[in-house]
Amino acid sequence: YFTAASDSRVLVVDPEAGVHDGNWRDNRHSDGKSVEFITATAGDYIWIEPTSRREFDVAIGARVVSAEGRRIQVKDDDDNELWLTPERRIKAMHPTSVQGVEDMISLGDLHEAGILRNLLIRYNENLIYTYTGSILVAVNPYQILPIYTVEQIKLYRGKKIGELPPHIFAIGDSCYNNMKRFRQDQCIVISGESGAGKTESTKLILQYLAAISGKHSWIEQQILEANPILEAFGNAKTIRNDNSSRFGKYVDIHFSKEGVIEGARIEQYLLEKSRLVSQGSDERNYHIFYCMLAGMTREERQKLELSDASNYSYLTGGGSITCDGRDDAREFADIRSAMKVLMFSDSEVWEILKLLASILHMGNIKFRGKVVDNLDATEVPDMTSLIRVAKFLGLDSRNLKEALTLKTIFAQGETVVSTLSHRHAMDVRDAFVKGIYGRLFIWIVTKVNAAIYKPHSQTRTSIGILDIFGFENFKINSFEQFCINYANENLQQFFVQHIFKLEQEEYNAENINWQHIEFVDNQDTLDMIAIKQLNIMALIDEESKFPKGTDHTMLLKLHKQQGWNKQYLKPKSDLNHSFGINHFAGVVFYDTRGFLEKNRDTFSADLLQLIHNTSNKFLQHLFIDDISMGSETRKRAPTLSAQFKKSLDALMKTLSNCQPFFIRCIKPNEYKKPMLFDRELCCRQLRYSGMMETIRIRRAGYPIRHTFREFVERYRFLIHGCPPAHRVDCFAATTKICREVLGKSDYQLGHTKVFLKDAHDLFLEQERDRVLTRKITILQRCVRGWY
Ligand code: AD9
Ligand code: MG
Repeated sequence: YFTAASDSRVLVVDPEAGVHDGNWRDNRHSDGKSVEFITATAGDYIWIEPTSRREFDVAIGARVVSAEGRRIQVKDDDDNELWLTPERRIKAMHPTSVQGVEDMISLGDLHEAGILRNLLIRYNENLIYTYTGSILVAVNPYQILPIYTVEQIKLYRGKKIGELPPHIFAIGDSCYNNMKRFRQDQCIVISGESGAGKTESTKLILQYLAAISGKHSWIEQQILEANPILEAFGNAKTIRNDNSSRFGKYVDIHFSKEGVIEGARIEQYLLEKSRLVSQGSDERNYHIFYCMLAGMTREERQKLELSDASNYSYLTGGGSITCDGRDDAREFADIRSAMKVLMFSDSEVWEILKLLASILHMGNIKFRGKVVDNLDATEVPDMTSLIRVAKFLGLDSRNLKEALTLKTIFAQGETVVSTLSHRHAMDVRDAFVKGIYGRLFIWIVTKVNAAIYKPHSQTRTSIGILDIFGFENFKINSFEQFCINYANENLQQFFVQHIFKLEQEEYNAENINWQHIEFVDNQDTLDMIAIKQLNIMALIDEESKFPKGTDHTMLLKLHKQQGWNKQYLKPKSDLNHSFGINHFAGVVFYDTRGFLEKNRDTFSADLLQLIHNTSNKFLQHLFIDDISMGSETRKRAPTLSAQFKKSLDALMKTLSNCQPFFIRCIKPNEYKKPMLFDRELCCRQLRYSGMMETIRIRRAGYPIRHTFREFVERYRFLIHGCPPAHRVDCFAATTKICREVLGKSDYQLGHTKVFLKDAHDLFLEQERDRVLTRKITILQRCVRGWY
């Protein structure tokens, strides 16, 4: 009856049934050789192993259509029709994978391919939310689904997780209930790559919390309105996301004892400043610039001497000034009204607009290189833009020009002035712009907090929501990726520890012996990056403080101090400017060029001197810390990585005092399109999300768990005379079944559940099939005939 065979596999087609029935068995033949064979009836499901060894290829599910000769015809999950020959490795699909499950922990095929397929088939039915134990996986639908209505909010109110279909509201609700019940702070960690839906998820949770806990008061509106402001100044169109957050944030919502929202606090992390002065192809600068140009009154534009966005070189670097689906003028109206709600005064708004206008004019200053006394120097041929900048920043235009084209050095009591090259002058200008905007952004967050943060009562509890950049691994990775991935290493460790703790708790509650279950965490990598002596961060910082330090000397130090480390990778060639780190989500190489500059994040002393004396009080206020520091302290001021590490440490401390929830957002395709699921892309994200760890930890112990009742219901046929579950003592019956069928192997009986290994599940299912179906008899005849 077989149609096809190879060394270890026999493909069996039952001619009477037409064709096919996809049960797969792993049998030991008498010669010890493993025999996998398959029978299939049209309509059954199998896994097809990938033929290539590409990194993100995993098995794909397929439905058997027909068979002919030595081949079977299938239709795979990507809707491709294929003919499989015996060389192809195939496996049976567990029944749970065929239909899909709401909680992937219950998948019989608890592996990458199983998870991927489960997400896919649910996604195809617009079921974008799925649990993996306590984690919520959210696949970006790229379309408005009717699942966030007031009715839905009411529906999820007060329900337990699992009672209703998976939903982000269920997470919000659990969080809220836990907080009220146990009076413990909660946090929700949302992660995923750019465009995966973190920010949208954050907003949905906030909306849910505001709806269920509030009295529709002013403070809730203020908290919700903080978002348009932060997005205007911190989000931009990128190729990955039309509304990409270029900063991380932690929003902490504070509740009274009665569970009413009292206030909130927002913490921001690491705004991307390079975007201010240059944008990648098809990308934009921060939304606010385009919004203000489109939305200001004519009079305001005239006062600020501004024209159309296409006239500003800081806005046109990416070649795109519009963003599909965004109405910049309307957004500007929303931003303004949000600013009113958050108590920005009219004069503050005007001061902000003035700074933004200065930045735009600054970008239009043209420099021309020249040579003076054999030295590179720079002139400003057209002073129009520069004069505008000076006017709005309250500076003298001649002084400003000098600060942009000359450099003053104080050495041994003397002042030496030197000329700057063309390139250098541009860098000084760009650093100025980044310095202004970076401080403005922090000022805005502080201003928002001043409105929403209320001095707290003793009995206050909170829910924090973390919307932070996921793990990144691009073709070229720089200092920013290094910081981002360091943050992700921290979050990953937090995650794994939490998951492991949950597992332990379940084992303890069931009185299961779990001592032998081990897991590997990423402590070694974290130690190497930021904890142990001579760690990478410390080395980078040391080199940043060292006046003669360059990216190259830094790299040599890293190689020397960390070259022995297993988590550290040296590139093959010495000409290569990079070093590699073995992250939990894979190896990333970092190009060190520009590292020190970015880390020092300094700012021309000449410009600071100007700001010291400016008549623009708002500008001066932004730089107050820098001015009060004095030049010597400034040199010792914390670098960017040191600041980032400090705020991250504080975040981790906050998180560790909370009961955490995790949301993993997945971006289904690179085209921002609905109903398109790119398996390879999703597979990569699953790995980077660290979600496979949950599964690894679970598999290291006893991945399969049944309540005694479920177990008896399903497997009572395996022993003689076992009545249905409702008529027996289920614990006794489970014990009997296990003893007779599984013998002395490593399973455990807890208080309410039986804990099994994967192999037990397979064996039990096989036995169940054997008892329950006749097909298997035909099958065994086939196999015997063949050998
Ligand atoms: V980034 O790292 O900030 O670049 P995010 O924040 O992960 O990224 P974002 O939440 O901005 O992504 O989502 C990107 C886009 O996907 C949104 O602008 C929406 O158009 C779309 N999206 C995301 N989630 C949903 C959703 N639940 N329903 C509908 C969604 N559309
Ligand atoms: Mg975002």
